[in-house]
Amino acid sequence: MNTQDYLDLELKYGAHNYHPLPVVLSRGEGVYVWDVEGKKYYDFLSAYSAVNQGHCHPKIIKALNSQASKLTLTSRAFHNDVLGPYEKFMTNFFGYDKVLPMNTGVEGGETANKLARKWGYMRKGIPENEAKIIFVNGNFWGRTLAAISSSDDPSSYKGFGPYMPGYNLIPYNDLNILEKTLKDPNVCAFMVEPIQGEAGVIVPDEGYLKGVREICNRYNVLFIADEVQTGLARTGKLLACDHEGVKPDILILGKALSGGVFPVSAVLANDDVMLCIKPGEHGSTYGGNPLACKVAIAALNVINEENLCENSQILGEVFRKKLRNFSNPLIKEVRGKGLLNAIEVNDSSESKTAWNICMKLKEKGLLAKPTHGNIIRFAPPLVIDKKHLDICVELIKNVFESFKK
Ligand code: IF1
Repeated sequence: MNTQDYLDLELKYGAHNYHPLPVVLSRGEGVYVWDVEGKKYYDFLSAYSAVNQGHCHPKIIKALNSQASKLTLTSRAFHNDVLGPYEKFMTNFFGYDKVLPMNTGVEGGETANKLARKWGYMRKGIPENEAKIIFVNGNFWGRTLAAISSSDDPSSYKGFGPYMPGYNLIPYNDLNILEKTLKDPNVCAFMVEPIQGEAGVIVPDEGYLKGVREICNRYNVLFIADEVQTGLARTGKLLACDHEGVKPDILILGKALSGGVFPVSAVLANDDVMLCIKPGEHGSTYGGNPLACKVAIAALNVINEENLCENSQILGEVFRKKLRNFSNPLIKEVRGKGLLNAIEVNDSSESKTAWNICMKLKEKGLLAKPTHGNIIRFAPPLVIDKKHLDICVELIKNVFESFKK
């Protein structure tokens, strides 16, 4: 079968809930993926930062394989010999009292919202069913009805109402409005991405996260950091919050927590928050399963063993500097932190320029995809080295040159 055969199968038998680039991948290794015709590509999306450790990292696959033939799932009806050691590992790794293991990033977000509301009623004295959670314009934390209820992007929420009550939106990167909003005694939490991924790699002003931390302290509001995309070395630190030395009350992790091998997410918090949820009040069939736990331990160890934070930090600087030297009128802005970067294309968002650039990049052997019209995200696996980054910069430069008006 060739590429078109696979596309035809998906068209006929699959839901049409995506519009992927017309490429059919069959193999991944490190920074590379291959399509069914055997063509090799640099992966500059990394499955939206789930493959920070590189495709099919041998140490993560080894952990998967060895546990897979032992015990994959017990459910939480019983204990097993992996969960406790994993919980100890995770809480030490990130510096929290406890972890609540889930599977997908959005389940992590839902868990964080339930924890915050429960804390609001039990610890802050908010009247029952009056708790509010504040989000920011441009946020994205998944596709569930709760997640889209906090969205201001019609393509996320339109046609799926009615929406979750108790969610309010304020502008991103605006501490004055945040302070005014958190004065409301019924606000239990403020949930925010340290850098907005889906919105187009929007980096807030230096000091924003510090300000969020201070204002949440001042008004006894939980600071929830959604690090599903920005976490785990992607922005050059273990967590994007680490750039400003702030510690959220609730930390949400996902994606690269498993190195792209298995859906694994986690919510971390200290006891005063985490113990608000009592036995039987939350969970999931696969949450914290032995296979996921072993994979996650291996995925986190790779981050340290291969200095992915440092590599992301250093090569991110190199990448942005080189892109900014393109001096191509088609480039409106280059922005990002670590190896989470984007080029905003200098054209209308209705134009297909960004899409056409990505199609040309694909032809030349690099996979990237536009987000929100005319923004192209560039996020390679963090294992990329300078030699290959330079090759990719040249490739990107030549493609942009070919589109110069
Ligand atoms: C898709 C977007 C990125 C996330 C943040 C939570 C979640 C995500 C900051 C939920 C998920 C994914 C979803 C995926 C594509 C990708 C995405 F384009 F959709 F918006 F990365 F920007 N918080 N993002 O980015 O995690 O439940 O998906 O495990 O829906 O196609 P999830």
